[in-house]
This record gives sequence, C-alpha cells and structure tokens, in this order.
Amino acid sequence: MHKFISSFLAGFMFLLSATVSTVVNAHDFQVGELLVKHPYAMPSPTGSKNGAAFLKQIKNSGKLADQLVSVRTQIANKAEIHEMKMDGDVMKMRAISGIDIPPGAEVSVAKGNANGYHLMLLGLKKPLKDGDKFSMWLTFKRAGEVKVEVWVQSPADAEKTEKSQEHKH
Ligand SMILES: [Cu+2]
Repeated sequence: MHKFISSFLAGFMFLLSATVSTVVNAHDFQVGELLVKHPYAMPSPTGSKNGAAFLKQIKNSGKLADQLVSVRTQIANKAEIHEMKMDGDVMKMRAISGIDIPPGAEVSVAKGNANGYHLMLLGLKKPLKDGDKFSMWLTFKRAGEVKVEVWVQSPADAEKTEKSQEHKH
C-alpha cells in the first residue's frame, strides 16, 4: 500500500514539475483572444522610486479590436500606461489612456521599441532586483483582466529571453 502511494506521489510530483516548467518556459498569458508574451522589468537603479515594466508582445488572434486600459501591481503605489515621444530634442514620457490592440495585430510594449510604450511603476515599495518576480494585473476593454508574472531581468538577460522565444518558431 505504501509502495503504491509513494509511486503515485512520485508520478504526481513529476507531472506537477513538468506542468510548472512548461508554463515557466513559455512565460505567456492568455486572456480571451489575447496572448500576453513575456512580461519583464528592468532592475531599478539604486535610490530610484520608480521603475518600468514591459511586455514583449500582445497578440490579438480575434476579429475584434481590444485595448489595454489599465495596469496595477502591489509592488508600487501606482502603475500607469506610458508613452515616450520626442518633444523637439527632448525625450518625454506621458501617461496615455490605453494601448490599442487591433484584430490580428502583434503590439510590442517592449523596451526600446519605436512606439515608446511602457508600464510605469510609480512609488516602488522595494527596489526591483535581478531575478525577482512579481504579479501584475492587466485590464483589457474587451478581454477583461489577467494576472501576469513579471520577471525582473538585466537588459542583457531580457534580450536573451526574447531572442530564445523568437527562435522557438
Ligand atoms: Cu514612464
């Protein structure tokens, strides 16, 4: 009887770890027709009260337009959807009301993308350190709310993860 239980448990643990590692490798989150790929954040500079989070991509496989309208997380007092734009010679950022996700589109909210989109974390309760993970909730107009896990990564590691995800296809 004990033998049966322990082998059952071993099998169960194996299944569990296999499931977990699949989720971790993909690091994608589905909500309705939207797929949110690889949420990440840069380690926050020493003494900085603010940080920024990014999403490699939001893919809309549906036939209707959607929009990312709000973000929240417990690690900061406030989270906002921001855009960076050149104002003359000066790069400026501002809060925007949302990010459009047209049907069939793959919208990047990645660091360094030309659209300048990022998720601003204002009033961090503790510094973001390389290797940390935290939860963030994204709300879409149509698809609703989804909880994602954000990985804090150095810029080089974030780039590596993005590349390895691209090369999977
Ligand atoms: Cu910003």
